[in-house]
This record gives sequence, C-alpha cells and structure tokens, in this order.
Amino acid sequence: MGKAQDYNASSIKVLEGLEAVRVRPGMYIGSTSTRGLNHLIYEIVDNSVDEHLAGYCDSIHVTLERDGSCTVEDNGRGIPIDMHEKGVSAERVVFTTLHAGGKFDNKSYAASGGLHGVGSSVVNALSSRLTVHVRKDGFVYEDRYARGVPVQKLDKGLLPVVGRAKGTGTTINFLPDDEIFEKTRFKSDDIKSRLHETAYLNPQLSIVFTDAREGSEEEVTFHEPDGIRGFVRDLNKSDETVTDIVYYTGSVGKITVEVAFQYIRDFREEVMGFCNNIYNSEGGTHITGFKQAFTTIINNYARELGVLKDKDVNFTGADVRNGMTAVISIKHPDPRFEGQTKTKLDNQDAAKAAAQVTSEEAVHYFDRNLEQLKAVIECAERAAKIRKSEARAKTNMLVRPRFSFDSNGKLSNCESKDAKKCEIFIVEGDSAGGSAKMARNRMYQAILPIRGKILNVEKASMDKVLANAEIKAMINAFGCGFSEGYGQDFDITKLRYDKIIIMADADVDGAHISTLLLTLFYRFMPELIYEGHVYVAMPPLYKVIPQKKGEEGEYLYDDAALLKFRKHYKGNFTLQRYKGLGEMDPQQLWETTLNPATRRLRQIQIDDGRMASEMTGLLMGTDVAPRREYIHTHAADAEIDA
Ligand code: TTJ
Repeated sequence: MGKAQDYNASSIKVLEGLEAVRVRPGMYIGSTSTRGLNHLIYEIVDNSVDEHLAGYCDSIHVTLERDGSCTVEDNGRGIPIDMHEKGVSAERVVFTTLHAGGKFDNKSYAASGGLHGVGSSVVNALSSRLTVHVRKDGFVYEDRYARGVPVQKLDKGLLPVVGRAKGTGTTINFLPDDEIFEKTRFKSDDIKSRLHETAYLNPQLSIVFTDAREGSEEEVTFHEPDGIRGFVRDLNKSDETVTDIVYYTGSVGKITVEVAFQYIRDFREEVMGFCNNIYNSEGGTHITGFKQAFTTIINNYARELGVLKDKDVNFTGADVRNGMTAVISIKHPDPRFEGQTKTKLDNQDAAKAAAQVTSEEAVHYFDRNLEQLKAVIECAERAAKIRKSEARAKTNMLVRPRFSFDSNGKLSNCESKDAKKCEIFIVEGDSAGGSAKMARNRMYQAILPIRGKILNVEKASMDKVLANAEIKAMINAFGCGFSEGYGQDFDITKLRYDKIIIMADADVDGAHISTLLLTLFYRFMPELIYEGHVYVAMPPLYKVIPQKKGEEGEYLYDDAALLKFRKHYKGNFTLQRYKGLGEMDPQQLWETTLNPATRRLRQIQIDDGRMASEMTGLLMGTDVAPRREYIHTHAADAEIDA
C-alpha cells in the first residue's frame, strides 16, 4: 500500500474527529454565540503569537473582510509544509487532526501551551471554507478546505505552489459556517480589546487590526513597547493615581514572574492574571501567591513604621489592595488549569514562584521608595476604616425587620417561592410600576418600583449606600445580602429570583438609571452579573398597525426594524411611537416587556476581566458620552427571550 492510500485510510478517522467538533461545537469553543465566533480568531492568532514567542514573528495582521471572512497573516517561519510521517503535508495534519497544533518543534515552544495553539483544526471544522497560504523558499504554497474537508488536490501529498513570495509567513482566511453559528458577524470591539491585550503582553509584537467591512472601515495598530506597565497605565488612564507604576520581574527555576501595579484614589481592586500570555479569568495560583506575599509585606512595613500598633489587628488582604490595579504575568513550562472554564491556574509551584519573587522584589522596591510605600499604606488605612463602618452599618441593618418595605407597598412579590421560575422587575417610576403590577403574571413575576435616580454608588461611602431606601429594598428583595466585590456575606444560593430585570425607558434617562443599577450590582453583588442573572428589558420603540383589516399590529424594537418594515411592507399603516413605559397600558406592557414569549431581554455579561475593566471604566467614569455609547452598541445584541 502506498503512502497516499495510508493517508486516505487515516483521513477517515480525521474526518470523524472533526465531525465531533461540528456536532458539539460548544465543547471546543465555549459557545456558538458571538463569543464563540470571535474565539475562532483568537485560536488562529494564538498560533502566530506562539511563533512570536519562539522568536520568529513580530507582526500579525488581522482583517475582517467585506465578505464576512477573517484573514490572519503573520511573518513567522510559516506552518511546516513538508511531508509528515502520515504521508501528507504537515500543514494538512495540523488542520485536520484534533488536538495537534503547530507544535512540532517542542523546544521552540518551551513557554507556550496553556490551552491554545491546538485550535486550528477546530476553526477549520467550523468554517464553511478555509484557505492556507504559506510563504517559504521564495514560493507561496496553498491549501483549501470546506467544513474541515480538504478540497485542494495535492501533488504526491504536497501543497501546490500558487505564486512567488518574498520572506516567510502564514496567511489563513476562513469564513465561519452559518450552519454552526447563530450569528456570523464578528464583533470588532471585543476582538480589538483582546488583540490590544495580546500586544501589552508581547511588547515586541505589532498587531494590525483592519475592519474592511462596509460601513465599519477602520485600521488600528496595537504595539505596546511598555508591556504590562503600559497595560496598568492604560487601565488607570481615567483615574486619579496615588502611586507610580511599580514593576518587577524574577524567576524561580523555569517559572518567570512579571508584575506591574499602581494604586488609584478610588475604592476599587483589579488584579488580572496571565499564564503564557493567556488571560486567566478565574485567577489561580499565581494570583493567590502574589496576594499572600503582598499582604504579609505591607503588614510588616505597617508595624515597622508604627502605623499598626501592637494592639492592632493586621490589615486584611482586601485592605492592602484597596485601589490596586495589578497585572501578574507568568511563564510556566507546564501549566495546568482547573475551574468551570479551565481558566484557573492550578500549579502550586506558580504560587510559590509568585510569592517568592514578590517577597524579594517588592521589598527591594519599597525599601528604596518609602513615599510610594506610604501611599500604599494610606490606601489600606482608608479601606480598613470603611470596612469597620461597613460592619457597623450591617449590624444596624440586621436589627431592622426584613421586608419592612413590603408593608408600605413597594415590592409586589410573586406567589411562587421557586427561585428558578421567579423574576423580579425593577421598574423606574410609579406609573410604569403601577401598570407593571397590574399586567404581570403574579405567580412568577415580582415588581419593585424605584423612584427617580438612585444613588451613584461609585462616589458614595458604604454607610451612605446602605442608607439609601431603594438600594435597601433591592438587597432585601434579592435575599443574598451584599458585600464589596466577592465578599463572604453575599450568598448567591439565597437568590430568590432567577432573573433580575431592569425595566427603564429607551431614552437617556433610562440608560442612566440602568447604568446606576449595573454599577450597584457590579460593585456589591458582582456574582449576580457573573452568573447571568441580570437583564435589561428592551421595550419597543414603535408599533405599526396595518390599515388593512385582519392584519395584526407589530412591535418594532429599533430604527433598523422600522426601516426594514418600511422597505418590505406594501400598504398603508399607522405608526405609533412609544415615548416611555409610563405611557403603555397594562396590556401593552404585558405584550412588549413582561410576557416571556414576546418580550426582548438583553442579558448583562461580564465574563472576564477585560470586559469588567471596560465596564468599570465606562459605567463608573464621569464621562457620559462613552457610557451612552456602551449601552447603545450593546443594545444591538438584544435577543428574543423565548
Ligand atoms: C513550527 O516549527 C517550524 C517552523 O514553523 C513553526 C510554525 O508552526 N510557524 C508558524 C505557524 N507560524 N505561523 C503559524 C501559524 C499562523 C497562523 C495564522 C495559523 C496557524 C495555524 C499557524
């Protein structure tokens, strides 16, 4: 049997492997939503980043093409195209074998890995077409696939030459399969922020992002020679900073640890962990090692300086990180991950390395920069003070009877106690609240009207936040308590409603109310958002009523829908414009906003630190324009919730 036939035999297995990807795409890329779609790009780009880490590539171009496809091009050595032991070009093995990436030469990938680089065959399986061009030895070689199946004829198992080339590199073009993905339009904001992050972590790399799609043309270059220092600088760019950016690096055995941090005046903590340049959204051992060492260091200094007296208890970890923005980036030869999404670093030696490097280098720095140390300790003192007043405020809250607001008629609770089926609508304004109470399904839908603008919690002290009647009402209704960030006093298992639905007008005031509420949840009950319990109701903007008898009216949720209706509807119709929720009668409110079969909800998602920091910046900043833009762009994601 010839080699080519051997390959034919093994190619059947190959196709079976890729078929598994098409049957359960979610297992390989997380989901088939826009997130999963964008993930295809990262899977491909990570291969070029690996080539950069190996020392052979300093430029990557990512282009969203007009036809909906994506092109990734690098100036690395090019995917190996020579004969593989399977009797076919190595490139074909890369794109048709599950879990075998371009990692042929293990030595050059000493610090790569994690979970990336193995995904090119997955992308291939989920693309209706994928083209590979490799530039090498003065030639361009080509291969082509459709839904993972090779469609290019090979010459004795090798790729045909389709042109001449200067230099070396790889170009991949792929079109996501519309049989697999719910939507096939890439989302440029998410892609840009992820590419930007990659640029911070690889200071020698340039990434050029081009959106060539009609109407959204743009080109941005991400090059961040200051590395994670620049990352911290930019994360804090709209904050008042109180320290310099502290940077240190060091190695323990084969593990390299790199840390940059800076304190801001605001009451906020953001510590992001990366392993081998991949973001760990669930954190892990590198983070805990850093935190543990840092807490010890600051407490030791505070005692030495007499800020903490013998009788005083230590600052907590959260105290010493009050106001801290930090990026911890480690390189590990053999990373292991755990957690729900396999993004939590699990190597114990990473904790040791992060702690050891921090103990040595942070102390080295603070010994020589006492004024910086003092600024850090002041942040910790402020946090400790607030923590104590929080404890006082909580004791005060506990002595008041729960649901006292029930009696003054605010919350209209639902009858069911089955949290999985229950929803609570937070409704702006008494008149909309009144209609909602009449319209709702009282078995499963609770209504909590809130009046006017709730407190902006970003600027307020804890006592003030807790004194606010609207906020108290919400905390009591949800049933899980509250705490700053991920505190122990918040218990998501006690949540009394599966969906918390913000119902506000589709105007600037409504957007502002939603923003304030999201800020509140984000700061005091972030798990509500992380676990996907928070939604924003999307009331329609218009109703069109055809004049022809027998035809039903239709609600339209945005201007695009109106435009489409005008284009396609032949005949006369009346256009009703809804100005606000308060103007709808209960029946209309039920049809448009409450009825699970017909309403539209937008689920609020902050699924990783990248988005979270974006949210903090956008939602907590004082700039109104970008905030409105955020709400605007994300409103386009609304999906029918049925
Ligand atoms: C592997 O070792 C021999 C020399 O080439 C190395 C390699 O794989 N280089 C490489 C792969 N550069 N770029 C890629 C690559 C780029 C993209 C856009 C997509 C994929 C799957 C690989």
